[in-house]
Amino acid sequence: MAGFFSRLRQGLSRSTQKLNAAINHRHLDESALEDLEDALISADLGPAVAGRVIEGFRDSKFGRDVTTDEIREALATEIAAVLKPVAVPFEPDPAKKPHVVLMVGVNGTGKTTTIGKMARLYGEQGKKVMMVAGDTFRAAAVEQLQVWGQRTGSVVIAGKPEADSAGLAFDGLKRATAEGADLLLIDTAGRLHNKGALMEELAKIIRVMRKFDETAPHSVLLVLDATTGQNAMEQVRVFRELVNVTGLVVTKLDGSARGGIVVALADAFRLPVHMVGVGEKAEDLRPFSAQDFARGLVGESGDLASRLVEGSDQPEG
Ligand SMILES: Nc1nc2c(ncn2[C@@H]2O[C@H](COP(=O)(O)OP(=O)(O)OP(=O)(O)O)[C@@H](O)[C@H]2O)c(=O)[nH]1
Ligand SMILES: [Mg+2]
Repeated sequence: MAGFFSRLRQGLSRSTQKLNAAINHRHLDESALEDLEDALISADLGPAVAGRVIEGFRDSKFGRDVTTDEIREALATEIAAVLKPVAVPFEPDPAKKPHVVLMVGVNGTGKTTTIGKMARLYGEQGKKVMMVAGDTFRAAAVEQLQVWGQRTGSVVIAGKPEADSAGLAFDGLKRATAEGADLLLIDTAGRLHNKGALMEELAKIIRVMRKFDETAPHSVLLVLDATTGQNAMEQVRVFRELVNVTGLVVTKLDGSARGGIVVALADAFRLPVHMVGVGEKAEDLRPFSAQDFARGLVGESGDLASRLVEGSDQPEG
């Protein structure tokens, strides 16, 4: 889709600017390396990745004169290497009818929107998608999902206000199985009174669904908002205590994202990053590409002429 890469790049620009400030050294001495390390940390890549990158530079380039493009390239390579193992596309298991996805995350990260986007994406691939409006605490949450249902032509299973979300998930699973659905996407509430209540709620949804299919849910996707930066790390820790998170979706990588956090997440948790969101519209969901992301994060060479000479491939856009 036109502009996807440029949107991602723009979304990453906040992190890129932080890096650029440190990339302009011509001579890699100790103070330049320190600048670069600080920049990597302030761009949210985390101290572990920053330390390794700097060690690599110290071994290979210390004391040398380097071009900004050389640093940029080396950085992009390092970052892509961290991201590559986690760039795992989300693929519903065709043997599961339906493949059950439980969507979790703190409020406002983009769970409901991502479910809607997934309904469109997989619907377009010819899969039969159904959704469960499991966030029963707010009427608006149910309506929001119903709008996505209309938009994507998918069935939304919803209950009365304050309905029991575990019961709803059970009914949804039963119906999706009876109707031969390929994918069942279960929305959940992001905010409950406290961590204990949230844990209880999620555990109950899972326990009750397993009375029908003991392998459900087949995926538990944790949705993280890229604009929250370091806080996303804490969210992963907390949610992994609550549920068996199988993968991540990182949203809002447009706007004022702090995309460097994806590198820190990949390095710290090694959880698959299945998809990224770069906007509010149905088509703004993409598989996570390590290369695009690394390239977007370190920025392009400012010099168009050198790009043309190098004949580097043009990113889509
Ligand atoms: N710019 C941008 N906005 C997004 C993206 N994903 C979601 N949003 C917006 O973020 C806001 C919150 O999204 P929701 O999908 O309602 O988030 P949620 O996790 O379901 O929130 P709760 O139901 O309150 O827990 C909405 O205004 C979405 O349109 C994205 O990738 N980019
Ligand atoms: Mg929601």
